[in-house]
Amino acid sequence: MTADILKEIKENVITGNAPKTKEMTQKAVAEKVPVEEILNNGLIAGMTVVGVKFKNNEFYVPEVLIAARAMHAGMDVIEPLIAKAGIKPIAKVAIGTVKGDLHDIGKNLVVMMWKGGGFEVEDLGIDVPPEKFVEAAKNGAKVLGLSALLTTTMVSMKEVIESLKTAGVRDQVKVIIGGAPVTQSYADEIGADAYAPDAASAVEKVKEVLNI
Ligand code: B1M
Repeated sequence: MTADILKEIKENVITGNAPKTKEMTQKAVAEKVPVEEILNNGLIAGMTVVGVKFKNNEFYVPEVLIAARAMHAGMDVIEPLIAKAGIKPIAKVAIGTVKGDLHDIGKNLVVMMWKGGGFEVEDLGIDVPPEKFVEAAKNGAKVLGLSALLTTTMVSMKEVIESLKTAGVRDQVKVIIGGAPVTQSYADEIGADAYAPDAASAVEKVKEVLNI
C-alpha cells in the first residue's frame, strides 16, 4: 500500500500533475508513511527521473518546470513535518547568476534540480557580485554554483574565485560553473572545481565534488 502511494507521488511529479501530487502526499501523511520515505522514494525519486529524461532530451524546459511545480506542491505538504522529523538536507549550497548577467532560466532549473536532489539551496538571484558569493561561503554553503549566459559576464566567474581566495575561504567551498558559453576548459583555466553542461549534470557534479 505504502509502495503504491509512493509510486503515485513519483509518477505525478514526473507527469507534472501538481494537484494530484499534493493530494497523494497528503494521503501518504494521513496514512503515516514516514516523511523521509515520502521525500526520498516519492518526490525526489520523481525529480531524479525528470533529470535523466531532461538530460536525454526526452523532456525539455517546460516539462521540467511543470514537474518542479508538482514537486513543490508535495514539498509544501511535508515541509513542516521535515523540520519536526529532524531530517537534515544533504548539504547547504548556494547559487547565483554572476555580476552583470540577468539570465536566470537555466540557473532556476539548477535550483530546482538541486532542491529535488535533497540539498538546501540558497538562491542568490541574478547579477550577483563576487562578495555575495563570498558571504554565502562564509555562511556555510559547501558548494557555490555560478551561472553565466554572456561571454562578457563569464569573466566574473574568475573574479568570484579570486575573491574567495582573498577572503581566505577558497578551501572550504567547492565551485561549480555552468551556462551556455562556459566550458570544461574555462573551468580548468579559472580553477573551478567542476563544470556542469546542464541542470541534470549539476546534480551529479555537486555530489561528485562533495564525495557523496
Ligand atoms: Co539573452 N542572450 N540577452 N536574454 N538570451 C542569449 C544568451 C544570447 C545567446 C542570444 C543571442 O544573441 N543568440 C546572447 C548572448 C551572446 C553571448 O554573449 N555569446 C544574449 C544577449 C546578447 C543578451 C543581451 C545582451 C541582449 C541585449 O540587451 N542586447 C541581454 C543581456 C542582459 C543581461 O544579462 N545583462 C539579454 C537579455 C535577455 C532577456 C532578459 C530578454 C532574456 C532573459 C530572461 C531570463 O533569463 N529571465 C534572454 C534570453 C531568454 C536569452 C535566450 C534566448 C535564452 C536563454 C535561456 O534561458 N535558455 C538566449 C539565446 C539561447 O540560448 N537560445 C540568450 C534556456 C536555458 C534553460 O538555458 O540558460 O543555457 P541556459 O541553461 C542551461 C545550461 O546552460 C545549464 O543548465 C541549463 C539547462 O540544463 N546551466 C547551468 C546554466 N547555468 C548553469 C549553472 C550550473 C550548471 C549548469 O552550475 C552552477
